[in-house]
Amino acid sequence: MQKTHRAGFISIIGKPNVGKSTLMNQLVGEKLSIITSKAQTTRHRIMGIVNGEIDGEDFQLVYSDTPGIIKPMYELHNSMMEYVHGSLEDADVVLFVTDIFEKYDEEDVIQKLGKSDAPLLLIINKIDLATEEQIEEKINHWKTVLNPREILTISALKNVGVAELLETVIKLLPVHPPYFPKDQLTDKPERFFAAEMLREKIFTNYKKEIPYSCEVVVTEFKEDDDIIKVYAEIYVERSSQRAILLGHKGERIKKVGTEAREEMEAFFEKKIFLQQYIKVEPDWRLKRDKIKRFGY
Ligand code: GDP
Ligand code: K
Ligand code: MG
Repeated sequence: MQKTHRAGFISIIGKPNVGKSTLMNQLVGEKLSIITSKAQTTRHRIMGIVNGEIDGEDFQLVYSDTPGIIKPMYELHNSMMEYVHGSLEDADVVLFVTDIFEKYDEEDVIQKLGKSDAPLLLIINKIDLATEEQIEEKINHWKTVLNPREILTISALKNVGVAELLETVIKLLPVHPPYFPKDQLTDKPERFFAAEMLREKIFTNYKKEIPYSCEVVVTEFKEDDDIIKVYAEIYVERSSQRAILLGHKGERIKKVGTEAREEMEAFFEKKIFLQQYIKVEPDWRLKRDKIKRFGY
């Protein structure tokens, strides 16, 4: 007898910093999506693909991790919101991630979610930081504001409740053949991950506006037998930002490069040669054509 196969698209949405990327990485088992403590680290939609078997059935889950829901301020934000809307449209299951202490007053977002055709699972994350009473209170709160299919409490960071979440998601998937080859992990090319790893290190090494003013483009990704050569351009908006990025005698950018290289070596399991170039592109965030060139 032919085994049943379930497949579907799962959108992970929610405000910045609630733990969407942490959850997706836990679900996928690879560090696909960069995670930092700063808001708006995730600018693109990133797909993660998981294949497996449960109760004698095969499944393929295609997750998209989306940028946090925010009100558009720059052109860049508009593009980010399009990703969020797009991912709601294709979803078979929507995971709306909230964190335990979050105050949620965006009526428009709640209404939009209420109208989603796909089953909605409300995830309360970061329960490792809360008491039983606080968790109970939050569950009751969400029951009154939004009526999701289910409310699940998890700690994405500590991997608590993630297995139960996975089971719930699989049960909601339609019977469908796989959408992607079974050995494919993601829809993004390798150079995309190289760029994301470098961008993560810029986020963790600089304060204030620097991370938001930077964009990373990997212009070459050349894989040989024993080494991968990665050439990356880092765009900033002003020459003063270039100077901050470089630091005294270029020491700061060198540290960034070293950390990014180590991360890439762990991910690609190969020695990495990384060359970084810093370029000034005035107000790139305001210019739609520039943003398009960066792949948004
Ligand atoms: P995103 O913006 O929604 O994608 O959030 P991230 O996944 O980038 O996580 C934002 C911050 O929250 C990071 O510092 C994570 O380590 C942290 N975080 C995520 N999940 C948990 C959790 O379950 N518990 C705690 N304590 N921190 C978490
Ligand atoms: K974040
Ligand atoms: Mg994220």
